[in-house]
Amino acid sequence: MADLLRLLLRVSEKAANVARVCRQEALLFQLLVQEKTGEDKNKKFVQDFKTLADVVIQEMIRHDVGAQFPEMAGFIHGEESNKFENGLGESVTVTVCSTEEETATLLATVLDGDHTAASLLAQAIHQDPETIDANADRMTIPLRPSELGIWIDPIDATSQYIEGREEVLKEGHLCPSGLHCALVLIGVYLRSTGEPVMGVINQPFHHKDPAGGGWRGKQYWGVSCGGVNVCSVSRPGGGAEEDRGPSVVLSSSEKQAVKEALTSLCGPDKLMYASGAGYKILCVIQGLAHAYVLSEGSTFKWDSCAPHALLRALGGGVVDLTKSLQSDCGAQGQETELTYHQPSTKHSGAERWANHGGLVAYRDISQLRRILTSLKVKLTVLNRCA
Ligand code: 2IP
Ligand code: CA
Ligand code: CA
Repeated sequence: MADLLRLLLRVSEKAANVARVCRQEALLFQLLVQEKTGEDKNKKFVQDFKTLADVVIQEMIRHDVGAQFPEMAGFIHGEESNKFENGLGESVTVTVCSTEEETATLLATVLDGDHTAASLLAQAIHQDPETIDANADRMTIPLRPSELGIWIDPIDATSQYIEGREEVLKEGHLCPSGLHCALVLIGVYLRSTGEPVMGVINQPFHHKDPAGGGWRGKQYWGVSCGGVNVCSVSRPGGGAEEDRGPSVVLSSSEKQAVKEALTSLCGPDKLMYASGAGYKILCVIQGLAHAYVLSEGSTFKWDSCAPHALLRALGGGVVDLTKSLQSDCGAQGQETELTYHQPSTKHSGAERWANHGGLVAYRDISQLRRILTSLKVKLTVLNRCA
């Protein structure tokens, strides 16, 4: 199934092009940042252009994957629905057509007749992307399309994408907010067990082309199944784990009790904050933090599936925090790992797919154990291990 990986890399690159074009083309950018106030609010253009960018990206991925792998067509899910209501209250189903012209015509109806904006978007959707990672070609992946499902977050950290603050990234440093936190996430899971087996993360705004050609992106990918564990990000070099506390990245809206519990484990300088659920897991993948702890159910299957696959390929994972705190010390691992195939029966709508128990993303199981042990003691939740 190396051809699925290649396809996901290609389609994630097209998604990144759509995300970039929406910021780079003045006309689309204007729609993206348009403040809708008063009278204007319901009259003109789309109800929310940023939602359109998301919907377009998701549908494009669904279209391209379904076309090459028809067995997967009914199992490609994402954050967005393809029903879109334009500023005139008309409901339009956004689909990617077989030609650029047809797609442009359809998008123009969503964009209240703005043909120029529609053509720019259609062009990015139908363009063949530049080269992809050649290393992805040389693999044999023991998976069949009929056993797989997909979770897509077309743009994670939308607020950072819209705000658009440009940061210059420094190698080896976590940069808490800015355009680079916006990611395209495509995760593949096994329908039978819900295990994440393949993931592609595209960071459309990784660096600026020094020759003035605009933003350039970066791709990260991983495969973890049937004894194959390959990741485009390398494992950390040897050497003993530090004796001092682990470093942990959190959402700035994390609960005070959790921040305090982790401060006493890590020390204040090892607690970091960053935007974007996907970006925080990417920081763990890159070794910029030992773990990402989230105590609330504010992420969804489409946020965690792709980066989870990369972490597994590196020997780490993403566990359900609540379940992990309830389980015995030795039971951390397989049975508490997040899965992606079953909705919660206690919830409806998008909430069915939330990671309700919170999560811990980690690369090294010994760091996971330290964090969980400390949280159990400090939060005195089912304190059976202490
Ligand atoms: C969001 C986004 C937010 C994150 C939230 C996600 O997804 O990643 O940044 O909150 O959990 O659901 P935080 O940054 O506080 O971790 P989206 O941007 O796709 O809505
Ligand atoms: Ca998201
Ligand atoms: Ca999103």
